[in-house]
Amino acid sequence: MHQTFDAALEINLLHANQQGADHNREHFDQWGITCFNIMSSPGAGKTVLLEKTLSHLSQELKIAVIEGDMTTELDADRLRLYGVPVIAINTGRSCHLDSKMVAGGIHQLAHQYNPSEFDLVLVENVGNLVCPAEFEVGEHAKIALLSVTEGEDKPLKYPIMFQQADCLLITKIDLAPYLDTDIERIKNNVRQMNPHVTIIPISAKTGEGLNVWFDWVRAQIHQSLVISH
Ligand SMILES: Nc1nc2c(ncn2[C@@H]2O[C@H](COP(=O)(O)OP(=O)(O)O)[C@@H](O)[C@H]2O)c(=O)[nH]1
Ligand SMILES: [Mg+2]
Ligand SMILES: [Zn+2]
Ligand SMILES: [Zn+2]
Repeated sequence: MHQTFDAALEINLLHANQQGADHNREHFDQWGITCFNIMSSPGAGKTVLLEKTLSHLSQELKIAVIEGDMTTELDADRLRLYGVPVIAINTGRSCHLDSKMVAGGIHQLAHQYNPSEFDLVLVENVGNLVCPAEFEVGEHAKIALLSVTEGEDKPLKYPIMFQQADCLLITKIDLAPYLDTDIERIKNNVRQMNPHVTIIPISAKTGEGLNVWFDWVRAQIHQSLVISH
């Protein structure tokens, strides 16, 4: 969250955002859609993860993507190659997606398609390790990515993201042998502040861990259908 000159202003802002998130969540639940909010610093591997997820799961599940980027549609164009609806949202100067922007995306999805046909909406947030974690968008689960190149101290330095995450993907583990990063220390640092988080180390390059991620996705969809019906 950016420093505000008025604490009341900050509370109002987050309150308004939460109302929008509740609105989005009602849509998702009414349509039987599970929504993930995918967050990390720039370059941790969100878009590559989405590419692998779409290529592996889009036959089995009906997936749509909401792609948040400050200015370009570069990531959205990469994901459109997988033949799924990709709604691009340019946030302009904002460093995170908020619930209103995502509402624009899901209303657009509902306008162009029958939303009840979808199982999963993947939201790729703006690359930023701080602000996205504070703005709920109506998701069922928050997915944080931390690449081994970022160092094992980052969960301690940017705690909110790691406290909020339901699932942490430790990415680019194929690079770990070339670095001093200790994956066990990352896990310990995160578990200290968030004992219930699911932690899955993956490499999109070698494919290691991706099946564990796909199984987690399937289990979440199953669980949110059971809860909403
Ligand atoms: N070695 C390696 N590179 C990866 C992996 N995942 C992503 N990358 C690279 O990291 C860079 C950023 O990936 P991208 O998905 O665009 O990150 P985003 O900014 O979080 O969406 C790209 O050059 C990817 O090829 C991985 O598992 N291993
Ligand atoms: Mg990206
Ligand atoms: Zn609505
Ligand atoms: Zn910010």
